[in-house]
Amino acid sequence: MGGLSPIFPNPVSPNGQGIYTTYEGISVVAIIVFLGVEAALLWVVLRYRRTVQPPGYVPPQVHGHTGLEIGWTLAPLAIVLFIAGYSFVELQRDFQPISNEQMLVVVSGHQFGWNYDYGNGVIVHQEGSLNSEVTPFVVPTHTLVKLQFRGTDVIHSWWVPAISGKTDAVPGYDNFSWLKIDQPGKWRGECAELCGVGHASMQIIVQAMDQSDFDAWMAKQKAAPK
Ligand SMILES: [Cu+2]
Repeated sequence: MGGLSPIFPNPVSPNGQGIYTTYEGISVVAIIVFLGVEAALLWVVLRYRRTVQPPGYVPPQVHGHTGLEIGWTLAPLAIVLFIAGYSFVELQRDFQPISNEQMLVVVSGHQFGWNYDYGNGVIVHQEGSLNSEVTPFVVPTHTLVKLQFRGTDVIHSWWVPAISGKTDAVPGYDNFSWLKIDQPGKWRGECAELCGVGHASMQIIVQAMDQSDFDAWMAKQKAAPK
């Protein structure tokens, strides 16, 4: 399956990789800031603790420092704006409707499962289940697949962490994402929007197959009684 990674599954699609890298880029800076703040706090607490000061000691009473006030307002603002811009660029890359796709699949969420319409009469019904693995959504490897999301009843959210970010499947409104997987395998996901009592059963399994295996699979789907 997706592999046991301590944080997130190893990304297998470029957009999953982009999200992973964005997450790491922000987290590493956040961890450095956190450690710096904690270290400074610890230093102040130990260095200026009451027991090492003379009795009745009152620290210097400083009121306002315009430079500092402006500095510590602007610095966090700059950091937050940078994170917003950085994430926004990544989101644009992952969720804009692409036009150079090699394949289009319409993914629609319902209570409680997913349908994958390949546009050639073949529809994979991935009905939700709590007990067993659901029917996989099969894609060919090395193929840029455009995903068009819809909801048929309430809002669902398609999320396979190794492949892409959460994409809402909304009634009456189409959302887009895409995937491109270069290795055969299976990856798991879940509906990520609470959508009713069967929400937990809405597993997602994406299976990538090499083109020849995919063609054989597709031929079998076409031949299957509807
Ligand atoms: Cu759902």
